Amino acid sequence: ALPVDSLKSLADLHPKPSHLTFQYGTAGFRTLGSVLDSVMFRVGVLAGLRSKKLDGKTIGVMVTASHNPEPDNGVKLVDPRGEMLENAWEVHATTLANAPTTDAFVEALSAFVKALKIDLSKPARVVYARDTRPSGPALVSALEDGIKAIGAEGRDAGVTTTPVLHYLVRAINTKGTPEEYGEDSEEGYLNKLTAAFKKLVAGKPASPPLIVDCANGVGAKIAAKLSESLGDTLRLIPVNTATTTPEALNNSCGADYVKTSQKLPPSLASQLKAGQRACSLDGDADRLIYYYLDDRSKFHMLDGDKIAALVAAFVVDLTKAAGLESQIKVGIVQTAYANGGSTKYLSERLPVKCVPTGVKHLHHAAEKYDVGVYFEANGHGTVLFSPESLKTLSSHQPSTPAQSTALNYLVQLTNVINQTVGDGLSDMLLVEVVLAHKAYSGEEWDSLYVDLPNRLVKVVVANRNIFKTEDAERRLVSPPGLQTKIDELVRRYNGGRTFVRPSGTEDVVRVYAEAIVRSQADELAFRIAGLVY
Ligand code: NG1
Ligand code: ZN
Repeated sequence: ALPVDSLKSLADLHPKPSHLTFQYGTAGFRTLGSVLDSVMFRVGVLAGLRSKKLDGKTIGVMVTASHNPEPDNGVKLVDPRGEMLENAWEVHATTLANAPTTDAFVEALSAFVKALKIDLSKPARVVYARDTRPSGPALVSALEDGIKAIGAEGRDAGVTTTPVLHYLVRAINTKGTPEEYGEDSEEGYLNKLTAAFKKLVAGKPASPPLIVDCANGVGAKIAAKLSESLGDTLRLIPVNTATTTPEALNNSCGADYVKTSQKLPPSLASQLKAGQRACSLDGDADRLIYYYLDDRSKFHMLDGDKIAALVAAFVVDLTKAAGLESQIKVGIVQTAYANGGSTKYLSERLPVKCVPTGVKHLHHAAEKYDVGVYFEANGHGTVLFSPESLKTLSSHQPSTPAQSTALNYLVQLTNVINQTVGDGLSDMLLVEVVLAHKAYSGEEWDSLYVDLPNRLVKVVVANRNIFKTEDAERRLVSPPGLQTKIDELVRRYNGGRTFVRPSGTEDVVRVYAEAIVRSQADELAFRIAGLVY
């Protein structure tokens, strides 16, 4: 039976604010850190139950609000393979978070345990981590109360990145099995990535030192360690590493700032030289955006779409060189935010699928390919090798030395890539590998295809829930008539493409527009925003 007494006495310490409704969305629960105490407690309980349901497998909990401002915080659950929480449980999480009182919460829990036939005698294990936000420690202690209340065993992974936490979950759950993912520690993660990277770039001329904008977030901590373990193989220069300076997090820096404002972080202006490239992580280091200054010091952005194009071509080249072209096929997954230039370029070469926003949609679609390359334009993404592809790689007999070399590269790629989730630092190493192999500068990489000018704007509306979409969010079905008006407007713009969707993480509606000419993309976005408002 449920440990009702311990549940009730601890739940009483974490009452739900009566005026708020919480929702487990595409990024878990996310709102102001100051109102999340009860949510954290209840997520701790739920994580324990999820572990029991999955026969004691370790469940992950990450406390972060990623690229959002410092006062925000959030929490998301990680399933045993290091993937996002299963869909059905998102609804359970929302229900439990909104039970108005302790009694209502415990009642909802019993009903839940019964409905899902959770065997409470099973062990439960939870590993958790947080980013550098000031609200983190108190929220983690509420989470720990929840873990304790359900009688689960908790492991504190401390202050680390979202991708490290996902890695840990997979590493813990595969320990001692044939699918062992790596040693279950931050060091294990760093060693795995570094060892693979060193093998992949052995014999290639060293890349120039790389500036890494850490968004003044937790990425700074892991980037510093990575820099140490890489040594001269790749010289990293971490900047925006002020994790304890109030309000510095994600402020005028980081991947989201660069992608949204399409600008160089002002803090890098004096450091980045003409011709040099650099990259930005977001606040929990699961996103990555590259950029460079050309010879005339003009800024050029290399976003998630450009990373996908670079990486996919490289994997295809290697499968050809290894003689595995017919057995291992590469496919791409994008969202509607992918630049039209990238979609055109990629779909002329490879299968491309468009899915709704949210990593879980991309991840699941990518699992359907032998090698699935998925990236959101904002720089969140990774590459997945199917179990069959991994088998092929380990059993394939190369017939020439060239095939053998390519095969080894493919195997090491599977190690340098964090296949559990998008990982800014792992993706950075991946990009550097490809650039080293191709001897590409930022400019050469950029010239794979030309980005269409685009603009993304937020519109605050009275009720974003009336906005409903179809066709992977590319068309509105509600409010009635609005899509027709949008279609009429976009037709007047050369190369115009636009779509409107409600955000899953903020109380806004997003409008995206692109066109052949910059001024037209801007104008289209603002005129569509006018229709939405
Ligand atoms: P919403 O708020 O639903 O647009 C944002 C990002 C997503 C994804 C999620 C989760 C944009 C336009 N949207 O979603 O791509 O990263 O946050 O963090 O960047
Ligand atoms: Zn993030």
